[in-house]
Amino acid sequence: MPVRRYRHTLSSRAASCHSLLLLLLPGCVAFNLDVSQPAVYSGPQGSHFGYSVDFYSPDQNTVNILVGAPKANTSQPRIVEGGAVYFCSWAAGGAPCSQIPFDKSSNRTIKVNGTKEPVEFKSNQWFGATVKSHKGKVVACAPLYHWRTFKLTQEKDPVGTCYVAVHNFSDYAEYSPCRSGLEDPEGQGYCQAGFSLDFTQDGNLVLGGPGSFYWQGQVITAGIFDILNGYDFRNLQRRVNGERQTGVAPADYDDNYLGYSVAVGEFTGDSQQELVAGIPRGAQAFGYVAIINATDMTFILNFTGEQMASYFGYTVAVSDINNDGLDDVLVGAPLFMDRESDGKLKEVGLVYLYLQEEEFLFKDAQRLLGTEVFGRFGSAVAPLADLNQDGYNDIAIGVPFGGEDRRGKVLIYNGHSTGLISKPSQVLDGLWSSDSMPPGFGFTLQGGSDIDKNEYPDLIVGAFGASKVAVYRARAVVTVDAQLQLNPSIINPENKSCQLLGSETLVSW
Ligand SMILES: [Ca+2]
Ligand SMILES: [Ca+2]
Ligand SMILES: [Ca+2]
Ligand SMILES: [Ca+2]
Repeated sequence: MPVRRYRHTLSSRAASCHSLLLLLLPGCVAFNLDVSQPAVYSGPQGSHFGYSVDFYSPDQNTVNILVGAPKANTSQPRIVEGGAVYFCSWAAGGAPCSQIPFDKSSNRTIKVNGTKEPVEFKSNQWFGATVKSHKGKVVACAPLYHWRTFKLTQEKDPVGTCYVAVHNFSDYAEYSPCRSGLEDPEGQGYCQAGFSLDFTQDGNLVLGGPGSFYWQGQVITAGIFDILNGYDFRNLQRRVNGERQTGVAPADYDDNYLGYSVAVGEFTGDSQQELVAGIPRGAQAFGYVAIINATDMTFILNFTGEQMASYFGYTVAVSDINNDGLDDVLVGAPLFMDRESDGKLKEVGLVYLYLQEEEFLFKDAQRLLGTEVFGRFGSAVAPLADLNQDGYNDIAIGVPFGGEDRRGKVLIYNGHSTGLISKPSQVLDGLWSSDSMPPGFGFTLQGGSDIDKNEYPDLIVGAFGASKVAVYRARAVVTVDAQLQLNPSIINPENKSCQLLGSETLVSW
């Protein structure tokens, strides 16, 4: 917000005198997120509204907001807390949000031995745990969606499912790639497809299913139009044309959680983007992040964590931080423990930045260490585009359980030619107090879109524990040194040429 410093205080005594001259000297000009007036959106209490967030920009002139509320109730018959995604139009003062009707139906049924049984279980499926948009396309997923399988014995496998919407929410299709013939934990039965989600720049969907193959996990990619083309809701097991999946690995990759997080970037110097996937329990629980060739789904490069159980790869993000035209990789390890001077380990979290020096060659990581014990620094890492318009992209890092009274906070870091400036340029403090549960302010972040069309990119902060979302807008911040100069500079007490307001008394100034 604008800061004004006055070297002198004006006295109202001399208000009618024109001999005072206020000079505004140019101060330092910067761009920043306006913390004084965030736009606040609210969902139903306890719905976890804000667990996922994204911008939605169906055309060049409009930007709106999508908010996942995975414990919301819907109008789906007989479904309890199926979860929902809300559409919120942009308004500086916040606005009401409405549920997007991705799926209006109850559980589908099959006949087993002459009786109708549900073939799927949508209650408590966490629809809206993830949501992403790419231009006019929107995908949202329910990683805890269960299905019965076609076996005679009834099972409930958490395969996960996703819904796609296009044409301004007029066309929908379901996409559940793990509802396949590969059942049970050894197959894709525990896949939890859609646990993580992203789009390539071509608009292809990338999703993580960390539970497939005894929790080895997998990454799956498919084209939105291939999902829509020939879609039939009665066809429960469908292989989409052009779909690609990472496969099963040897048993020592069990419990690795590949696909816990996903992102995309360009690392080979061509125009075919690669996939980036977090594997937080891989490498003997040190965690690693893999760059995956999107054509043949082979792993082509790994970054490995440095501490067991730090959850390296809990989140991944891609941005060109040092403005050399090459994508860089950011990895969050929110459970990283730092050894303090007293020798004790304290869980503070860590974010790593890997600068791509040249195609496919990365520098050693720059490390940004959290400061608050159990704050979960690095739970969310969001590219912000160039917030302060200095030519370098900036990022936001969530500390959802840090801050005063565990209200959560978000730290803004600015990029420069050699990486990130290690001191945050701004801190957003949580807006809501801890009630029955912590608000989780900063658990989800999304930046990089200009919602109010003032040419500066803005930031959405989710606080699912409070079922609220705040949108912070970037704007120019001008620090002004205001200097009061008296004219004439030497006051002659005999020269009473100024009149006091509301009186006829003449004074010298
Ligand atoms: Ca490439
Ligand atoms: Ca770069
Ligand atoms: Ca910048
Ligand atoms: Ca803006």
